[in-house]
Amino acid sequence: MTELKGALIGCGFFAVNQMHAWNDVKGARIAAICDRDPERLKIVGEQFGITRRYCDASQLFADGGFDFVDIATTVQSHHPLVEMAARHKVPVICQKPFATTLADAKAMVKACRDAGVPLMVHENFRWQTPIQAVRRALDAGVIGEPFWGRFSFRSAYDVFSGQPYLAAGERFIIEDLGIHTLDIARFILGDVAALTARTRRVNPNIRGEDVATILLDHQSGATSVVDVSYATRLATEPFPETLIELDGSHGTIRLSQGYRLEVTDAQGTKVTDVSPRLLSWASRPWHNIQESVFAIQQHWTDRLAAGEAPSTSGADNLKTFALVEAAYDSAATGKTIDIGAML
Ligand code: NAD
Ligand code: 89V
Repeated sequence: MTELKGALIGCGFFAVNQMHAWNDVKGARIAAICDRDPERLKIVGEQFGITRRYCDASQLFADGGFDFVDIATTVQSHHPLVEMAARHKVPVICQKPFATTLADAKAMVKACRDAGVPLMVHENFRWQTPIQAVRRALDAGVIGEPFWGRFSFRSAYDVFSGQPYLAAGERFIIEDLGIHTLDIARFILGDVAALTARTRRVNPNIRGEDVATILLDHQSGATSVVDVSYATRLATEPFPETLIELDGSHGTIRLSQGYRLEVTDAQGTKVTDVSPRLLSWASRPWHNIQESVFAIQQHWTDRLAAGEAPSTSGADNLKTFALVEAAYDSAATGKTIDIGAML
């Protein structure tokens, strides 16, 4: 099998995980990197032995010689870089949050569709081992039809030291973290018809909201709550675990802290350890996220080689991104938002 060659743009905090994961992925490797900051370009280039280095993305695309591009920059540059990839007919992965507005996200999806270019949003949380285990437990059918769910991420972990920009934005937890939790809710209980949200800021040292409580009416008729907080100090810090509760017509599923999965039906309760693997380059507590980065990049490589759309395609991600926009709108107006009308 021929190996796909990729180019990575944005050599910052999170891209280091993506570079490690590309080393592990079968069927692809990174041939060139780009960052407008020469210091970051040098650090990542030397760490991963990449000699083709660019400070300017347009020069990278002009030189070409790669089969896909992996955009790992922060959100402000996503729109111009995705459109640049589409113009050069290069398949593209783009980090979350995909865009700053739903209109921008739709424009990027259209640009790639019109150019006939595959587009995947790097929405990796649904690829975490514990989340995949919940999906499989639900698919096994023992709990019957799910009618209620809770997707919860509550923590006091200091995310600001690694990602200082998170403290500065007008929007914080829904755009950065809740976006993953909302995507998990869609992945487990299906698409959403309506959404109601409440937010607040507890930490006085940041600009955006750090607590959000979101009620989802799924198209299936199920109801779920997505609750996220970076202002919640607990006896054992759970970062970065998403906890899940699902009630079904014949039983329940609980994913609780410590990666413990409980499936209960009329016959009793089965408990499984669904801990992620600690990859050779990973470190706790990030290993859960790091393993999902490898999983999504392997998925992209396999799908691109097969000519098939990835699970978190741009078109799929519009349905998650709409929930982010709707949550801010609902929190500001106090209204319930019709999701179908936004798409
Ligand atoms: P960062 O600021 O540390 O790194 C971004 C890098 O991109 C910087 O080095 C910057 O110089 C470079 N850059 C920006 N615009 C550029 C351009 N036009 N051309 C070339 N280089 C450019 O940010 P980060 O914390 O690494 O976050 C990057 C993205 O990853 C964000 O969108 C963030 O939300 C996302 N992220 C995702 C996860 C996840 O689990 N999926 C986790 C953390 C961060
Ligand atoms: O996954 C993310 O997008 C990260 C973090 C877990 C820190 O919120 O920004």
